[in-house]
Formats: sequence, structure tokens, C-alpha cells
Amino acid sequence: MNAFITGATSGFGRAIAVRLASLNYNVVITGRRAERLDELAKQLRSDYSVEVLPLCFDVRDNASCTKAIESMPANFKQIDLLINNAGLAAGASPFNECDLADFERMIDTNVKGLLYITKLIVPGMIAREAGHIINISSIAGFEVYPNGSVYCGSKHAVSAITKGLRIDLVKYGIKVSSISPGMVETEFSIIRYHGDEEKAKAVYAGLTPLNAEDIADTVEFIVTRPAHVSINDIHLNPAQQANTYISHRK
Ligand code: NDP
Ligand code: 8X3
Repeated sequence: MNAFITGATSGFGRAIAVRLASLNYNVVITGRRAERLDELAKQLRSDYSVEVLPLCFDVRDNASCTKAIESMPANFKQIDLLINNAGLAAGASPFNECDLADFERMIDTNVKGLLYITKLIVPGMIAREAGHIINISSIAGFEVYPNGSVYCGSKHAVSAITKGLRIDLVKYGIKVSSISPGMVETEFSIIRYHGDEEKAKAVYAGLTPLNAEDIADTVEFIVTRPAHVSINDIHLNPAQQANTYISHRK
């Protein structure tokens, strides 16, 4: 089985790549940081003896997505499992105070990047009448909180696109799932706060956030269900987080 994982240089994507390799998937790992991809490829090959293809590109650039996917060697042409994970929040301010460039980064990565990759990989799944797509959405795909209008908008779009894909692809035997987590400590908040590590750390103060392994566990659960079972969406939060507004911090 071959899996294609976007955003495998960090956080969820990296943990999912390791987990899928441990389940004997050959993996295509993607992201913009080539060194991290190469290190991960080495580690996966030596720890799990699977085939690994690192592809370095920016999901916001459809021409680069196309070139990367067209460059895949024959043994990777068939993608059985697509994990659309690459994404980010950029900035956390009221709508009127945000930079338009941050809005564009979020929409171009979280929504358009997901569309570009899916559009390129789905035809093979349709031709084989088999495949599974897992989109990483968020609690922000279901709730909207202050200072998160465009990030929440982008993840609402991911949730709607997931439902639409499921409807359009069901007749080809393709499963479409999503995972919608609350707070998970990765590089996510550092990027959201433009590199301010103190602000990023404060997001998780007084509680135990989820970690990337919890997301890898969720992916493992989804992909190991019997053929007749499709998991539509899994919501998971830290035990101390009720929703985006209410957390019990100690
Ligand atoms: P990280 O910042 O740790 O990882 C993000 C990954 O996305 C990196 O591998 C990064 O790779 C990749 N990425 C970002 N922009 C691009 C781009 N333009 N082109 C290619 N790859 C890109 O964050 P997480 O692991 O936490 O986030 C993964 C997903 O989970 C995101 O979609 C996020 O919205 C979602 N999520 C996160 C939550 C959290 O609390 N952490 C909760 C719910 C959902 P590189 O920089 O090398 O390109
Ligand atoms: C990231 C989680 O709570 O910041 O998707 O929206 S949250």
C-alpha cells in the first residue's frame, strides 16, 4: 500500500508518516523543508524497511504540485491513501487588524493546496475504484472563535469539501474521512504567532494538550477498519478542553 502525506516535515504529518511506515505502508512524504524530508526518509527506510519518496514542493503552487506528482516513479504511481494535512494558521487578531498576506497564506495552503493535491490524486483512485482520503480539518472546521475568522473559514471549507468529496466519490468505492482535533502541541502555534515562542507556549498553559501521536493513533484507527466501514469524521480534544471557548486550566 502507498500513502501520500502532505506536510510531513513536522507535527501531525511527520507522526502519521512514521505510523504508516510502521504499518508497512510505502510513503510519499512532502513539505517545503528538504533537509527534514531527507532525514525522515532515511529514518523510515532504516527503521521499517519501506519505500520512501521525499517530494519537496509548496502546495500553494499548482504547477509545482503537478510536477512533483508527475515525477513519481512507477512504484508510487498508485496512491492508496492520501493524507491532506499541510496547513497552518497565520496570525491571531481581529479580522480588521490582520494582514491580507496571512489570509492568503491560509486560504492558499489549507484550501487551495488541498484541492490541487486531491485533484491530481483522485483520478487514479477513480480508475482503480479504490482509495481513501483523510483530510485534516479542525475543531475550527465546526466552531468559530475570536481572532480566527479566516483560519476557521479555511477549516470550515475543508469540512465542507470533505463531505462533498464523500458524496461524489462514494460510487467509486473511495472512502473520504476527516480528523478534527482541538489543541495539539506542534509547531502550529509558533507559526500562528509568527515565531513568538512565549505566546505559542501560553496557548497550552495549565493543560495537557493532545500531541502528534494522538493524531497518528486516530489515522491508524481509521485505516484499520474493515473494508465495509467508513469513518466520516473524528473529533478529538484534550480532556481539559470542552470546546474552543471552555478549557479547564490548572
Ligand atoms: P506543523 O506546523 O507542525 O506542521 C505543518 C506542516 O504543514 C509542516 O510539515 C509544513 O511543512 C506543512 N506546510 C505548511 N505550509 C505548507 C506549504 N505551503 N506547502 C507545503 N507544506 C506546507 O502543524 P500541525 O502538524 O499542527 O498541523 C497539521 C495540520 O493540522 C494543519 O492543517 C493544521 O491546520 C491542522 N490542525 C492543527 C491543530 C493543532 O492544534 N496543532 C489542531 C487541528 C488541526 P513545511 O513548512 O516544510 O512546508
Ligand atoms: C487548530 C486548533 O483550536 O487553534 O486547528 O482552532 S484551534
